[in-house]
Amino acid sequence: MLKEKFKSKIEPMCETIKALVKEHGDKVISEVTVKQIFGGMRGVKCLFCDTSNLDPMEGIRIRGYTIPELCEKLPKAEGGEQPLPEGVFYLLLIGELPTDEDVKEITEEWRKRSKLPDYLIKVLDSFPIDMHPMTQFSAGILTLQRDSIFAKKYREGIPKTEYWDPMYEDVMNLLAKLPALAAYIYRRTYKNNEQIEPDPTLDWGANFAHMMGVENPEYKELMRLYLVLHCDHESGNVSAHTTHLVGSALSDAYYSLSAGMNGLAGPLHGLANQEVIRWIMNMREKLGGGVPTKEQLKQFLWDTLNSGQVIPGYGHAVLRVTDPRFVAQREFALKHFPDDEIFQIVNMLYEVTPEILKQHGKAKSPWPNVDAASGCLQVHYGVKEYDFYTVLFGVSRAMGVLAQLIWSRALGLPIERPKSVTTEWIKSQVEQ
Ligand code: CMX
Repeated sequence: MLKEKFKSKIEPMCETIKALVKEHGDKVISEVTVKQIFGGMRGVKCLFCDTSNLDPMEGIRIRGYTIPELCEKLPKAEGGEQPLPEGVFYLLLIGELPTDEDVKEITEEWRKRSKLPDYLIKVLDSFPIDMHPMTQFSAGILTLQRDSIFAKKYREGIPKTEYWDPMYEDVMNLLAKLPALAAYIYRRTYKNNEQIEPDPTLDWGANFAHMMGVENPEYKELMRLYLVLHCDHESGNVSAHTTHLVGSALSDAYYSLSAGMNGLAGPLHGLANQEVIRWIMNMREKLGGGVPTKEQLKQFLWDTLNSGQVIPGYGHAVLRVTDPRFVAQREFALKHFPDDEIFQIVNMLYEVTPEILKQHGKAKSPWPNVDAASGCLQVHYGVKEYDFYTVLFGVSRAMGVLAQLIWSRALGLPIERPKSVTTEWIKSQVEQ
């Protein structure tokens, strides 16, 4: 069983960390410069994360596996080619590749826990129909806090060594419900609130696609891939760090994830996926439809930059190469719909944007990130409601940040509280 397997991993990990702190607790492994303090703490090594690690020149590795390796090694649905998200959750949490049986167990476990409570539906139905789907999603997650087992057990006085157990239960309940919650928001916002019952024979990702109302088997495959690709990006990104920080106050998984999702909803983070496609469609409309020429694209890129805006989907705080998650999505499109007009624009942008960003001379990375291609894949399969795209990202990212959260409680990590300093103090240090 997943829970038993996880339990067996806790003690060795606690011992490793205890020994590191005991033997090397005062060893300096990273310093902080004035530039880093005022520059978003870029590159300061002050967090640890074992679920995934981001190399600037290679991209993300989930528990040591690159994106192509994940696509190859994770279990697939029957007749499918794409990795199952349940498998990546197992890998994130346990640190080992799952078997087909392990994945089936998670699919079944999440299926059993997936029903949305009536009180949640009432709350969702009370929201204005034009409320942004990310706001509905975050508020929906927060509403489910009513049922937090962790919060209840904490009130009852559970010892610290057992925190991970109710946290695990909350996380499993929450992950089980996220596709249903997201699909409910999608259908109420864009499809006249005509809801679709879950299909108990489908896996987590395929069922999500089904509840959204997209029955194309290719889209189900895309959904599986999408949910794997967006799941984790170590722990310094805004959604992961926020979830961790809030959780460190022993706020439960609902409070923590809802907070993390509010960070994901920022245009420099997850919301960039809706910004990309809106920017492309706007350009296409301004240029009279069809596929623009490269010269027209270049001009539009310069117009965007000269008006002081960023090129959405390009640049990264850590990565210095093309994001392998972009590559995986581009390959999916090349395989299934190379002639799609919007994809052709995305592809041409990939050819011309890096050179222009280099000439512009500001962005440290001129390469596409995960958000540069994801929207055009959705549009191809008829999901054209751009504001919903970040919710898709959120359902996936929840797996990584919540696996991290269970581990944080299992390791007994303390409340996070770095020290801030004043500008005057910094001046006094540099003037010495
Ligand atoms: N277009 C134009 N300018 C860009 C740029 C882009 N795509 N990316 C970075 N820059 C600019 C920055 O705005 C900054 O300008 P100022 O000095 O005037 O402030 C300068 O280049 C240096 O920034 P950086 O160190 O290269 O990038 P950061 O680490 O500060 O920020 C990121 C990283 C992703 C926020 C930034 O590249 C960006 O805004 N990209 C566009 C939005 C986007 O695609 N976000 C999604 C990221 C992936 C995700 O989290 O989902």
